[in-house]
Amino acid sequence: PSSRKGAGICYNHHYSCMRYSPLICPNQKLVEKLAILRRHREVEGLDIQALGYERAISVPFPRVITTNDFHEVSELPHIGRKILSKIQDFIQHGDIPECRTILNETRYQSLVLFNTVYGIGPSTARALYSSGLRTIKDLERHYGVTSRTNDSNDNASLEHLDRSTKTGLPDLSIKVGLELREELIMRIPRSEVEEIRDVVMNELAHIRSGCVSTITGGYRRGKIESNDIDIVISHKDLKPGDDQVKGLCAELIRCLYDKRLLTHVMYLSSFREHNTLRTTHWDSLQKALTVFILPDSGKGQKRIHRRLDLIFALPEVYHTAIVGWTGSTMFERDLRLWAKEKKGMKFDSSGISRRHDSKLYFPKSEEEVFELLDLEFIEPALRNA
Ligand code: DGT
Ligand code: MG
Repeated sequence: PSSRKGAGICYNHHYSCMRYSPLICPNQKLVEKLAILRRHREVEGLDIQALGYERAISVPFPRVITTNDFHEVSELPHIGRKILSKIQDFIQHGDIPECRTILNETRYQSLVLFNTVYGIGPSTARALYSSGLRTIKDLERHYGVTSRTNDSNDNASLEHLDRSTKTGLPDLSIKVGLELREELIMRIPRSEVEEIRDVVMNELAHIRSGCVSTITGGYRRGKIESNDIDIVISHKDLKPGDDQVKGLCAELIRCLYDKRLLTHVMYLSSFREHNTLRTTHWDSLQKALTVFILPDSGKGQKRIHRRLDLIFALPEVYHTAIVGWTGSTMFERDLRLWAKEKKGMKFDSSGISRRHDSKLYFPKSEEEVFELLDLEFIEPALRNA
């Protein structure tokens, strides 16, 4: 990696990995309105426009924007004429008229609602809408699901896991997404994230001692409540090239399942499969997307199903994986772009390499990951781009 010329944190830098992005910004209300426009473009499959809004939203402004700031705002990166006019609307009227129109559209309401079902993305949602479906009840009829009631036990979901482990295929059909929807849409408080990590790591310690873990995702960036739990796991004293981590993921999953802590595995990548997805290097991560439920506490507290992602990293890419899974999505996108466009490097959560000769780098800390990419270190709490 070359010299640090041109590096330096700046609120109006083109790349979000060179800006400080706190969880809450001075223009939060404006951001929330622009997020409706972004979401609208996203559910309608207008990906380029959605990304345009996402980029604009990610650019911080150090104070509440007023009319006097228009010139300065117009010179910010990623703020084009169209978005500037929406900002103008907001400053003048305290609202963006298009947002009100969108929120009143039945189509928008249904598409957003359908996307709350795990397994239904924007294009499936549009197809379902086109076939005349509008509500969750409509979806339940369509997929043959009866609502999960509070006193229903877990037999139904365990059946699904049985099927998936027998076939070895990932299995969380939309049907299960619908059955669990009301639980999976509930946000997870930090204390429960930590409790789940402790239970998982405790089970893993019985399988192999010396494993290490970091809770990543929104939790690590300081979010009070998360939509899911992301944990990156490795082993503290395995040497590069040692592939003992490789068996751990499947073993842990089996063990958690047998104890009825894990009820569904939607996706389980293999190290090999991951390698084929990448053009050059990596056979270094294994990912399990699952549904987890804590055991009854015995205090009458109702436990609910939570989305849990487990990422097993070979020791040499542990810190790279932590950076890659801490997010935000925009921060990650810009890390990859910065590495590629400015540094001739390739970065993703499974490895860092130099593009021209595919030389691999194995940073020994998170700080070293930033250093390798010629970036100033940014605390996770300021990666909320
Ligand atoms: P939330 O919604 O409260 O869970 O918020 P986040 O920020 O934790 O969002 P999440 O869990 O979707 O993703 C966490 C970060 O991990 C995200 O910024 C990028 C990364 N990430 C998510 N999914 C993947 C994936 O499939 N592959 C890789 N390499 N990274 C991913
Ligand atoms: Mg997450």
